[in-house]
Amino acid sequence: MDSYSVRMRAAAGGAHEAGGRHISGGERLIGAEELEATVQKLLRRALTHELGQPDFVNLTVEKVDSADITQLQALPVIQREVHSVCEGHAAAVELLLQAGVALSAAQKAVALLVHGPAPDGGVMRGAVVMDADTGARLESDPARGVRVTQLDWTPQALEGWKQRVMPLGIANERVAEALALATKVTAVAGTVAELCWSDDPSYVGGYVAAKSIGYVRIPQLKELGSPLGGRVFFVRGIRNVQEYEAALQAPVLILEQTEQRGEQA
Ligand code: WAQ
Ligand code: MG
Repeated sequence: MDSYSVRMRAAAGGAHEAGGRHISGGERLIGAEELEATVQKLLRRALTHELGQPDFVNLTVEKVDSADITQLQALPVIQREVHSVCEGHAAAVELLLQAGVALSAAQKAVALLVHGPAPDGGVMRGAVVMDADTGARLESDPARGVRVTQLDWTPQALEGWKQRVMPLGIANERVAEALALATKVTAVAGTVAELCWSDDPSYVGGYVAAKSIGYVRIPQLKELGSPLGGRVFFVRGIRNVQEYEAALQAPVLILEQTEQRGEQA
């Protein structure tokens, strides 16, 4: 059976490659029967984003051989309580250390996302790749960053996951997408941990994820109204960054976690 990868990216003030400002993006991996509805949904996301009206939207549809798809079990979700942005940043650094990232690299990554990781101080449409020991930036395109593509939940797994986490109040598309991405990224060889917070002005939360600690949600990592955010993938022992970035594009479907170990209300 064939699957389809659908990717969307939207920008204002011109296309991304012409210096436009990134507004929103999305990646899906679905069956043929969901194709039209998915394209429509991603287009709507692009046109109604809180960061503004895009004047450039790129939608790409590609067939994927289902035999090439890897299946992964979603990371467990853990909630960390914090009461301020400052506490949020401290929690993020502490969790990154716990996952094996060097203190200086963890602190550098937090500062990068605070100030805007792009060379002009704005947001990137992809992620920073950072050496977990030295804090050196490795991504092949530091203005764009690397985007993780070709990933999704199976429809059944998403339904099951939503039912299960309903009591935690996180059974929504944003958390589901972030959890799928973190599960994929932390499963790629060379990844030590991931740090993320949203660039959407109305969403101040984010997470630290690693295979060893799971997906740890941190409810406050920036002030309300800030349009800055991003993602940092910490790596160690990769042969070259092109190979690592290619592995982030391999097709992955997320299955529900079978054990509930580690999950907290
Ligand atoms: N690949 C790489 N980087 C990405 C991707 C991707 N597919 N999608 C987004 N990014 C980067 C990009 O730099 C964005 O500016 C940044 O991440 C933030 O993206 O548990 O909403 O879609 O409460 O705004 C996490 C917390 C929410 C969820 C993350 O990110 C929770 C979020 P956004
Ligand atoms: Mg966003």
